[in-house]
Amino acid sequence: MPRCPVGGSRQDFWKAGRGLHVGSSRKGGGLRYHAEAAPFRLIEMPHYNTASREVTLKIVYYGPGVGGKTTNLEQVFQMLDPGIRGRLLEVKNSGERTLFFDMLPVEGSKVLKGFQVRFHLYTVPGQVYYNATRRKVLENVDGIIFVADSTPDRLEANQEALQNMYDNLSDIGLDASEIPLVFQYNKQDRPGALPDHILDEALNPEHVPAFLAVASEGIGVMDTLQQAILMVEQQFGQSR
Ligand SMILES: Nc1nc2c(ncn2[C@@H]2O[C@H](COP(=O)(O)OP(=O)(O)O)[C@@H](O)[C@H]2O)c(=O)[nH]1
Ligand SMILES: [Mg+2]
Repeated sequence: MPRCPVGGSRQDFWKAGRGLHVGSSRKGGGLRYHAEAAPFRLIEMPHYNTASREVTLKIVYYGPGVGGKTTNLEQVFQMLDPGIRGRLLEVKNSGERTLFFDMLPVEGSKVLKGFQVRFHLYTVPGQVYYNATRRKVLENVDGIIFVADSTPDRLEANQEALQNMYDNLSDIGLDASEIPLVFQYNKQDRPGALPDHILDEALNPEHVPAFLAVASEGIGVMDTLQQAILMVEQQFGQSR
């Protein structure tokens, strides 16, 4: 199972260019819309555009509130070459919580089955009362990154969010077993952070790939995404 030891330099996480162009780090926030002003509509890209030979694959960051999903997207945004990533759309409320979702478009480096691959990375809102939005974001999902919070008192919240994810997938008619899933055990810098074997036992009985991370430091962020991309691309390659 691919593992990402905590403690390597950030540079280590920028090296491997599997499926993505990984470029120089560039600071600078994305677009930030306040919910009141945002023209909220979840725009569904066509999955395939046979005329232009493009495919957009959707990867969703799921997990409990304040686990680090938005932080992952912000870090990806900062680490990627501006030439291959679009604007980061964040829809937040005044308390800095994700109100609807965040979205980042990223150009892939591959042509698969004659299609130029592009990714749309989404996060879901944490709070349960936004469940309809979570479900909407999960529609047409091609791969999921479950960002778990390794803080000991968040174990139950992780389990609830995971169950909620399976329930929502089932409610919208998707078979979870067919969707590539990667875990990220985030906040490994927290005092008493749970080790991977405990989190595997609680959340990941099938031992799908899991990565340790400190998303706020950029650690483990690209490894997690690269693994998800690899699995999503493999699935796409087999599906057509
Ligand atoms: N200590 C620590 N804090 C983190 C880490 N990742 C994210 N955070 C913080 O946790 C809070 C919630 O993160 P956010 O990305 O908004 O969570 P979301 O609700 O899952 O989108 C923010 O204050 C982040 O800075 C981490 O690895 N370690
Ligand atoms: Mg968020």
